Amino acid sequence: TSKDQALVIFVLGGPGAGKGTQCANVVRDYGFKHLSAGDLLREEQDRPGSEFGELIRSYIKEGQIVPMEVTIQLLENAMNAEISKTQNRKFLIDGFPRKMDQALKFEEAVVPSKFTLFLDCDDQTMHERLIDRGKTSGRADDNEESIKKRFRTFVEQSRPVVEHFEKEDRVVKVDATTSKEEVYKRVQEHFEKEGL
Ligand code: UP5
Ligand code: MG
Repeated sequence: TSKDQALVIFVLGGPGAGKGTQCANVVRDYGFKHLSAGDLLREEQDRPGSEFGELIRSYIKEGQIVPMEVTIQLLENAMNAEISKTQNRKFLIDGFPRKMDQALKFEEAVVPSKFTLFLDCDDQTMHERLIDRGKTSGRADDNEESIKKRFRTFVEQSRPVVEHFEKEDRVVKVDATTSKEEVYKRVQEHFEKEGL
């Protein structure tokens, strides 16, 4: 299929590391399509008639990872829709894969990623950002209890994915603790180096 020729970059990092923020910058400057797995799941959750609505709602609130069949299908649909609408085949996949089974399955069944951009941030900084955003985000998981669970899931299930790609030398790591502008400067350096 035409997805075979897609250029995919995974954007990973803990909850609140700044994945969405930096993806918006890259979209503006490099012509990628931004696909946030979390956003796609929240959309599906709210789609009238979705058979997965309740399942997604409870997984997100508990900071658990939705079964990969659901997420991969949503990503594939979104990629196909973008390709047929615009012919654009450059994708930033934000917040996915966050578990080993998803990583292996996606790269085997859809397309291997070019590299993973890992936004490296300490817990305290991420925690402050999420609590702050929670004042206005309306997100069901921006509260003390859900944040704790998201952090635990990240350490136990998502960090191994980053380590797996690191062993294969396919990770670009950026310090995500500084200002949004400073982080983006580092991101840009890597995109330029990769010839994007
Ligand atoms: N901010 C950002 N960068 C900053 C900086 N450098 N300095 C100061 N402030 C900065 O940023 C978070 C906040 O910090 C914002 O207010 C921002 O202005 C500020 P944002 O860019 O939104 O960070 P991001 O990393 O995108 O945080 P997000 O909360 O979206 O990360 P999560 O990984 O927790 O959320 P996601 O939406 O990816 O997933 C949510 C849930 O969906 C998961 O917990 C899981 O239950 C489910 N999910 C799956 O099951 N499977 C998947 O594949 C994906 C998600
Ligand atoms: Mg996000």
